[in-house]
Amino acid sequence: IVFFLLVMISCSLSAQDSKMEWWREARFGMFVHFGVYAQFGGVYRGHEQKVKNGEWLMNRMKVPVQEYKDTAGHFNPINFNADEWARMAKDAGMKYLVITAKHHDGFALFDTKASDWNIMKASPYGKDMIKPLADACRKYGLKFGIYYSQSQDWGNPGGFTGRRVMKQGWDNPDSTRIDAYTLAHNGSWDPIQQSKTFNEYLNGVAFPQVKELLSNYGDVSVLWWDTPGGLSAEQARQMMTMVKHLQPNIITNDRLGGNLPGDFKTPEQKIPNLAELDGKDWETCMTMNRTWGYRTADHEWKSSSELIQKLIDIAAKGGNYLLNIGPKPDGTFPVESVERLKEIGNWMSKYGEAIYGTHANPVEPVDWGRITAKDEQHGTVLYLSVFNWPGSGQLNIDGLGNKAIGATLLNSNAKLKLKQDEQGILEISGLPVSAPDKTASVIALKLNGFAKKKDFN
Ligand code: H79
Repeated sequence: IVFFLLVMISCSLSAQDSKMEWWREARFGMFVHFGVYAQFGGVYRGHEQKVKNGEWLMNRMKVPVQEYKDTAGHFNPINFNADEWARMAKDAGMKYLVITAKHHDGFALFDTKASDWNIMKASPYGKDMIKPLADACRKYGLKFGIYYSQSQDWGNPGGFTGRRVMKQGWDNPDSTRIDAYTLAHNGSWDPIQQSKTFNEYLNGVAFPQVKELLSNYGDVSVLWWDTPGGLSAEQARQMMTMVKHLQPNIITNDRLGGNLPGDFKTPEQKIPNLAELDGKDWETCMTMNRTWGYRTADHEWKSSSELIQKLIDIAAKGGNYLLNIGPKPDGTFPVESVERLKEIGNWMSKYGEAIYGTHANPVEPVDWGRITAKDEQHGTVLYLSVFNWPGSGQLNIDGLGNKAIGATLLNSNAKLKLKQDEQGILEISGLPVSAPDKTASVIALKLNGFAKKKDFN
């Protein structure tokens, strides 16, 4: 019996491993936050919202439900070009794309029978955006993923689990305006009524919409829930039963609620420390500036170099990077985002080998950069991404438990010299005086056997 259980456990582990295989190799994906909020750009009735998140405008500015919903009547992303979005992701070196099919406000970018407030019926655009995007991703060999806000749907009386959050404060200086929930609900907060209407919303909108999204667009590789809260353990279990029935290989995140762990963890706008990692798969989602949905006043752009170094840092810790774009209301990417995608793509086309299919640094961290690793047939290749190029023409790396048997500078013919002492300390010399790449130059270091840390005892 014990043997049988062990076989079962190891079989289920390898099924999980084979499901996660493409995702672990991918390391880099595009997140897109798009919806009617893009039209506001973070400004409501002349007031700039205080919070950084443009997609939260309806909530933070207490926009009455009907008034907000009516703005879909002007939502017309006529320059949306699915092929261009997918191509820009591909050229940046991204391997998958996740689109907000429905964010917290409840507006659906797809054809749905479960809610009239969708791009087909409520906007002059009148076309499903999910279908061409799924097709374009397939065309460019990108995995296609869907973000779906299951626990919050502010366009629905039942979708106001987020009201607890809303009570924290408001950005709208006109304090006499009543909030969207009260207007929608025409009454005061009643937890029993709320849970009844939440269940109606869940059964009438969320379940049917998830079913549509996982039935009508071919393979969906990722389902990105947001945010936990609201669903009972039983409701979450039922949701996952339906999801796995419709898309058996789908990868889901940890934000469904009901205490389900999902396939990967989702640090938001931050990169975990080594101490925080527990062996579970994880993906850092992050914006290039501060907002997810388009916001005109947000100029806090990270440089391309910072973004590239963050990607390397994440890969060196064994995670994925889901980097966000907040398209403008016409459906095009902000120029700042386009520039950054190009520069990242330029680096990736030269040094992508140090990212794709790698795993976390198996040896000691170094202070001059980051290390990723790939296990090949005869041993490990360490990719040394050097952020701070040494003026001395020489780099040291301590704590290797293996003999180093060769080093090359990626993208050059330079021959590097190796010298390793009995302590395992390795000296790499013969480096060019100036950095081959100002952001991160990469040295591929071949080890004799599979990487192990030096045994200091
Ligand atoms: O879709 C993006 C966010 O809109 C969403 N998740 C990412 C991927 C998100 N929803 N909730 N949260 C993140 C956490 C809530 C944070 C809050 Fe706030 C703090 C809500 C109110 C205060 C962030 C800051 C949103 C408004 C201000």
